[in-house]
Amino acid sequence: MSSSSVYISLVNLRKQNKKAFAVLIDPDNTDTHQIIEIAQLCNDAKVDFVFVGGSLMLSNHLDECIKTFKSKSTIPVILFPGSPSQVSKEADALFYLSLISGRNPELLIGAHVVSAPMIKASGLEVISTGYMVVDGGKPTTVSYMSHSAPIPYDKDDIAVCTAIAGEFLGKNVLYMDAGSGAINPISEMMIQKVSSQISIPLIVGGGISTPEKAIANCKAGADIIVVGNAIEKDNHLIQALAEAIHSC
Ligand code: 1GP
Repeated sequence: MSSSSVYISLVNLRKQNKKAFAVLIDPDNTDTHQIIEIAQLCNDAKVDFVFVGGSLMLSNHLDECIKTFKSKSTIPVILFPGSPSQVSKEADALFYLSLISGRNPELLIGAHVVSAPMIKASGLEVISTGYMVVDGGKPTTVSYMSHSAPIPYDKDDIAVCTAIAGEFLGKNVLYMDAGSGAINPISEMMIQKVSSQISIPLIVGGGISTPEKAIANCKAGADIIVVGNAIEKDNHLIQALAEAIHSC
């Protein structure tokens, strides 16, 4: 089990019933100038975490993107990799994602075996993460690339059983994701049912675009709310989302 600082801060959130806000930066969609602007907005809004990653990562500036952000902010940066190549020792930690909602062995263990030596050599804090993709109303890159169907939007029981299994398998955290730009973010009912059955931190993202939805998700039991797409469209949402989440 991970015992380093970022993981401990995630566990403490749940213990203390505090809610956190993570801004997702996709290096493919963000240039240096935008990263500097986002860093300033995140500092001002007291954002708790920044996640960095993308489903594809067509650009080649992951290291530079994180370095630029960290030159302007002390907010912890956690890698949220869409593929095993998305590793940068510039980050503070890495979500070591196992796609437990899928049935593709490559994304449950295969890619991990290939990337493990590189990740160990990086010295990054590794956070074992049960990654659950839930149908958000449109096909996602992760579902296409992984040849795995998402959990249907209204099948709360499947989500609960998957989450319990993830905790039993020793995952440090669970990440429920409706996919970037989801039409339907994960329902509060599903979040509530999952959260009530697990004791590890619960991260929720995908299609969240309003402070109201962020608050509803926190009240349902999410510990960390992740927003990427909506902030790419209007980065001034950072302040409103942070205030909403921190008021819960
Ligand atoms: C996607 O959970 C993240 O993997 C965030 O989703 O970009 O829709 O906010 P959005």
